[in-house]
Amino acid sequence: MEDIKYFTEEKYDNLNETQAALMNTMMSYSQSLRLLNESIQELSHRQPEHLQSCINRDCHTGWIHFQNSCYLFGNDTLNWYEASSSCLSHHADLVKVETVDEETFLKTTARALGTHFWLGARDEVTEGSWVWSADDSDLDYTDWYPAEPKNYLVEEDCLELSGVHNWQWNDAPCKPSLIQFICEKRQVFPFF
Ligand SMILES: [Ca+2]
Ligand SMILES: [Ca+2]
Repeated sequence: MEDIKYFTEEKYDNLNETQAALMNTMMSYSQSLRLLNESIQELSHRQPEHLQSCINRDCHTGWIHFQNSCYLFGNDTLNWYEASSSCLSHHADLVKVETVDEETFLKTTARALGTHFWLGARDEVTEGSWVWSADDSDLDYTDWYPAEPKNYLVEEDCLELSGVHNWQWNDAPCKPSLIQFICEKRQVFPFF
């Protein structure tokens, strides 16, 4: 009889210990759930940055992310047509510059990597009528160096970002000029 009483008390103690351990585990889960909810709240407030960091990972190696595009600053020196083909082979276009923010980003990056870079516009079809090759649209935003474009001496039908023009735009001969270039690949938002 004494044995049975001892056995029962021991089992009861074990049960109490198990119950206490379960309570601890529940409290731990409850704490984790609270922290998880706080993280979700914080992420929902920081959604733009969160999205940007996701998009950033989508640029291929060697390409630089800015706003909604990936950019490649080509190291090869090519004429405008070869540069355009090189971008197309990467499923991109020579860069179309649309805003002062984009231009500032391009200048800042180009300055560290070279002196002359092809951009994606020409006035080859009609002199003075500049068109972006990416979508055949006219130029809205422009950043011409003073007195440019001037089609000086020879036909200057292609657009360059030029370190010797204060990192502004110059019209240059499309073919004899062998310079670096900037490709732009617009990103597709995965979440919209
Ligand atoms: Ca652009
Ligand atoms: Ca010029």
